[in-house]
Order: sequence, then structure tokens, then C-alpha cells
Amino acid sequence: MTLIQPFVTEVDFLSGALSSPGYVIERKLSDMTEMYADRDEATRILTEEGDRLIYEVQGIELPAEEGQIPHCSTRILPGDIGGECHMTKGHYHARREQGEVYFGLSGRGLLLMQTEDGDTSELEMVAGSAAYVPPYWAHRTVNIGAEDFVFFSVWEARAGHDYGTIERDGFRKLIMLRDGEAVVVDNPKYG
Ligand code: M6P
Ligand code: ZN
Repeated sequence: MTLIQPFVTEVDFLSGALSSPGYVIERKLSDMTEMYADRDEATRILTEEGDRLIYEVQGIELPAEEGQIPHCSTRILPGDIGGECHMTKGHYHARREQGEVYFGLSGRGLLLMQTEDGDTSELEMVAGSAAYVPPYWAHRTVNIGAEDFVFFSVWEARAGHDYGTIERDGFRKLIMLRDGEAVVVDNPKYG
């Protein structure tokens, strides 16, 4: 067990910026072209409009040891790809028995979850929402508003990110914009 000195981080609720991030991850459309249902439209945007920033994560680096509690902020920019709202890649925890807590800081989002047994859930999040991702639920966040959607996440250090399962199968539900409103639809390409 590594002994770490206590510390505090200032979080900007509007941008998600941390006062001293241990890491910053930028995810662009080119990092997740295959994840959007309309791949042709994703490819068209890349070719004709160029790459676009979809979301950014700023986090605190901690050892992956039992008892450590990593935390980070995520900012998803507003927009859509062929009507599908900007979203994170989404993941299961490599250790499925580990959960997570999300806290909304600004904007409007949906927390999309599913289990490997076929259950699905969509929870709306705004500033002040504390959402629980129970063990065994894959989780993806989606911006359904016109502003940045920003939230803060807290999990257990050994949870790990399993992206492969989602890259292979996708999510059972898609979040689409219809007349400016977010609607949940079945993903015809799931699995
Ligand atoms: C949340 C947490 C992070 C995650 C981030 C982006 O802040 O769950 O662990 O990295 O969202 O999501 P993803 O890793 O699925 O792209
Ligand atoms: Zn997670």
C-alpha cells in the first residue's frame, strides 16, 4: 500500500477543468468513428469537416491498489453524429463487481447503462444529480443539451476499464435527437 499525502483539487463546474490534473484525455471523432451507428456520416464528417473533439477527461493519477479512490471530470461537447448525441466510448469495469458514482456539474446528460444479462437503464443527469452505477452495469454518458455536459466520477482503483466488449457489441440503446429532443431507440446493430 502506497502512503499518499491528503490533497484537494479545485474543479471548474462549467469546463470540468481540474486545478492540477494528473492526466488529460481528449477523445475525438477519429478515436471512435466505429462506435456511432451511422458510420458513413461519421466518415463524411471526418473527410469534409475534419476531426472534432467529442469529450475530454481530466483525472487524478493514483496507484491501482485496493482502497485507492481515483476521480476525474468529464466534459462532453454538445452535438451529434447523424442524429446520435455526442457520447463517451463507454465501458464495463474489468472487475465487474466494482461500481462507480457520477455527480452532475453542468449541462444535461443521460447516463446509459446495461448489463450482460440484457437489462438497460437511462438516467437523466443535470447539475446536482448524483447517479449510482452499480456493479455489473456497463456505462456510457451522452450530452442531450445545447451546452457542455460536465460530470465528476469516483470509482475504486482496481475496477479497470473493459472497452473491448462495448467496441465489439455496442450498447443496446442509442440516444438520438428528434426535433431537438433526445429519444432512446433500440440499436439495430447490437451484438
Ligand atoms: C467517467 C469515468 C471514467 C471514464 C470517463 C470517460 O468519467 O467512468 O472512468 O474514463 O467517464 O468514459 P470512457 O472511459 O468510457 O470513455
Ligand atoms: Zn467506470
